[in-house]
Formats: sequence, structure tokens, C-alpha cells
Amino acid sequence: MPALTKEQLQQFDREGYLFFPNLLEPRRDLQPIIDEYHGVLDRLVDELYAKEEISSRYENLPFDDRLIKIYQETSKVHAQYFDFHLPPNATTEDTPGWWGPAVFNALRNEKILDVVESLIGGEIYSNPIQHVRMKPPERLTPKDPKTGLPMIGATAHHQDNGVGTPEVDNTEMITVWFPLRDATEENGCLEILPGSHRKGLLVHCPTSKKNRHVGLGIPDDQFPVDQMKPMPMKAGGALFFGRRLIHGSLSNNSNEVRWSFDLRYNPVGQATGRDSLPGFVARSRKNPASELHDWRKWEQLWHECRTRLAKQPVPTYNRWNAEDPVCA
Ligand SMILES: O=C(O)CCC(=O)C(=O)O
Ligand SMILES: [Fe+2]
Repeated sequence: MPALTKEQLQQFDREGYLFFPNLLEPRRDLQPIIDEYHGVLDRLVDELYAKEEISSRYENLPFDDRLIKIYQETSKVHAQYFDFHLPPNATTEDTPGWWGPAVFNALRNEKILDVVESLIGGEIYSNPIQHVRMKPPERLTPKDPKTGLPMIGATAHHQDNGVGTPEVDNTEMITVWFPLRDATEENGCLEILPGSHRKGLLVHCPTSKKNRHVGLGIPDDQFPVDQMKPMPMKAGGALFFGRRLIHGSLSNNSNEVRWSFDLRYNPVGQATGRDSLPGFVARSRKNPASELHDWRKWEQLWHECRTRLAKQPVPTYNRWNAEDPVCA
């Protein structure tokens, strides 16, 4: 893909985001990821069945129904099993995760890196704040007994700057969000507040009276919440946004799993906001030999990180607290 046009760069500067409805080719760029995760679900099912946590392997159910069924039967959301991230403060030797070749190829996808290069230059670091999100319909999702909230559900409004440590404040971290299949308002697509990247970093609150979500959120009275813009997109679409853009997601009120990737990049040498986790050089025009091309080495980095964190968890990487007057 050619470099971005002047208009696109101006739009990114003005609105804080860029949307490409057809950046990725579903068959080439997305299907290998979907296929890989079918294998991961098979593995999870085998493990749960061996531990007698489920009564059947549900081999005849389609992917979504099978995922929903095992979450329900175990009263647990197995999101960490699929994720290619580790929680710095809560990782043990047994914390699962998936760092496979199709995921690694997505992080190094040329079409994604071309856009990122246009935004932050040709020295690109893959930031380890990254997730796969598979969200079952909320009404079928196990609830947290303490809060009554679905264990995974709508994402609170936030800025990605707010989920990293303060070192990320002065970086040029870019987030890329894309669905593995169509994201709709019904199944819980992303929503954004165009232009909100100019507000600076707002106060984020842990789950509280003012933030009825799992995870950090900016209370509704701190920004024009009625101006949030839903971003439905077809499989193949991708949204790029800067670290200060306010965004969140809608609830999944459909009958299917809402499935997306969110990846982050920053210029090589800048802080990632989670220094205890491993990133890698995804592209370097100056020093191509520094790029990581081998998914096994990437997987190894995360396995080593797990061992390290299990021995010495990062006590806290959250900079916010519920006592802030804005959260009360
Ligand atoms: O997919 C979601 O629900 C939230 C994603 C998000 O916050 C992000 O990509 O930064
Ligand atoms: Fe986010």
C-alpha cells in the first residue's frame, strides 16, 4: 500500500483516528488466524475435559456455540487461554496464553505496518499491550458473583494512554483494532469520540459506582458521552488511533461471539507502558537485521516472561485509584 495521503495524515491529526474499510484481505490475512484459534479451542476443550470440568467435548458444535457452552459450564471466561498478553501483576507458571505463528504474522502484517510507518516512521516496535478479544453474547456470559457484571463484556470508555504506566505519556503509541469477522452495533463494535485525542489524559477509574465495567474507565461526566461514534466494520476493516483517543465498545447483544484483535506499535526506543512484557522490532528501515521474523523466538520471549513474572510479579502497573474524587 502506498504511503498515506496528505488528507489522511491531516485527518489523523484532526480527528485522532484513521479507518480503512478494506485494509485486510479476509481470506489471506484473517482466515489463518481463525484456523489457528480453532486449534487453541480444541486444546482448551481437551484440557477441561481431562480435568472433568466439562461433561463433553462438544465436538459437533460450531466454534461460537462451543466457546459459549464451555464458558457457561465452567462458569468461567477463559479469555487468558487465547490471549497473547500476560497480566504483569497476576501471572503464575500456570497462566495460559497463545503465541502462535498466525498471531505473530498478524503483528508483522505488511499492510498494517505500512500504515503505522506513515504515522510514526520506519522504526517500528511491536508493543506488548495487545489482545485478542472473544466476547460471547452478554446474556450468555458468566457473571462475576461480586459485581454481577459479565466477566467479559462492553469495554469502558478509556484512552489507551491510561492503561499504560506514565512512561507512555510522551510516546507515539498507535493502536490498531480489527475484527476477525464483521463487528456490528448489535454484537458490540468499537465506539470512539472523534477529536478527543486533544483533551490530554483524563482521569481513569477502576471498576466503581461510576464505572460499571470490568477494567479502567473514564466516568461519563468527564466528556460528551452522547457524542460517541459507533464504528461497525466488516471483516477486513481496520481502525488506527492515537493513545489519547477516547474509545470503548458496545455490549454484545447478538447471538454470536464478537471477535477482534487490538495491537499497538511505537517507535523503536520509546517506552511501551508495560516494560515487564516483551515487544520486538517489527520493522526497521535503518537496521533490518534487528527485525524479529521467527514466531518461535517470539513465543519463547513470552514463555521466559511468564517464568520471570511468576517469580516476581510487578506489584502494580495501574496508575489510577478508586479514591480519586472523579471516581467517587
Ligand atoms: O475491543 C474492545 O472491546 C476494546 C478494544 C480497545 O480498547 C482497544 O483496542 O484499545
Ligand atoms: Fe483501548
